[in-house]
Amino acid sequence: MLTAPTAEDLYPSRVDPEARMLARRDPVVHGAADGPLDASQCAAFDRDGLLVLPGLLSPAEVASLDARVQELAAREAVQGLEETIREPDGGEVRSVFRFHALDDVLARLIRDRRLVGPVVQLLGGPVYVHQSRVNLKPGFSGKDFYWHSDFETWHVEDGMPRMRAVSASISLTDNEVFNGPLMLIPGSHRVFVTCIGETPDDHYRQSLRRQEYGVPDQVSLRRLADRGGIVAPTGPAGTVVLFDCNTMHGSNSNISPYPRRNAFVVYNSVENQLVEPFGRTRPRPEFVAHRQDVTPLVPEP
Ligand code: 6CS
Ligand code: FE
Repeated sequence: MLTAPTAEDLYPSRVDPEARMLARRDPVVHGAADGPLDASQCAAFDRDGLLVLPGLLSPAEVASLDARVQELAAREAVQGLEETIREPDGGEVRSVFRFHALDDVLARLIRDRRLVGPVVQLLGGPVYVHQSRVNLKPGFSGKDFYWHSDFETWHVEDGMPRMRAVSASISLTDNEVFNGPLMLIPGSHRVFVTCIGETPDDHYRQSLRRQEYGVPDQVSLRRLADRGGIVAPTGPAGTVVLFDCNTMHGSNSNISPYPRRNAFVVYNSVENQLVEPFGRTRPRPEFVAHRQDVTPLVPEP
């Protein structure tokens, strides 16, 4: 079932004793497919590695999705699932993975053509869901997500061969400067920052609560931020941020009284399916990285 890693590892990480900044070896916008984004939006995504789409979902839609997410996270049957990740101190629910398989209303979201359309356009062809998750980040106690490139983890721990995936972050509550919004470094997607340290088996059990391996070094982070700055798109619920799989991002903890909930859907090109992990570890389970369920999405209204 598993394909061996391709002969050449284009993005070796967690092998060298020192961090390096390697040039990206894949396009950002793949091909010139038609789609809902105009030329300036495609150019902005190519340049920054991210694109903000305000008001993509209506307030009524967001309200019903958000209610579903809260209901899902509180559902007794969901509490014991491995899809449910708790905050590092063990208390509240931090994330629920694979939400599209756990709730039929949320399942429709991942096929919504307002999301799939732009992603297919950017990735130059059909896509499937590599990962879905909701992050709850409760008021007062929601913990941070340290800086990382998702691709680094997906390459080393999941065997994603190339940079040809896009994440959609769908805000379900208002994103304010004070409730731990997503922060991104524009332009960082063009550099692959290699990380230090060998990955322990079943690292995901720890990393999904607080990451230890696959963490970029401070010198590289400073360099990327000096060049590109840091953006933290704020705005009302219903805003969607599309970002490249290698864009450096993270978020602060939330000590405000207000929660910050969002849904993440990671779309991967069907031509970029997973092989054996490049870090030679045991593949992570299906709920964090789909290998079996890779049916191309048919966009729906
Ligand atoms: O390990 C992962 O796949 C997940 N971890 C983080 C911090 N972001 C991306 C992804 O959801
Ligand atoms: Fe991430």
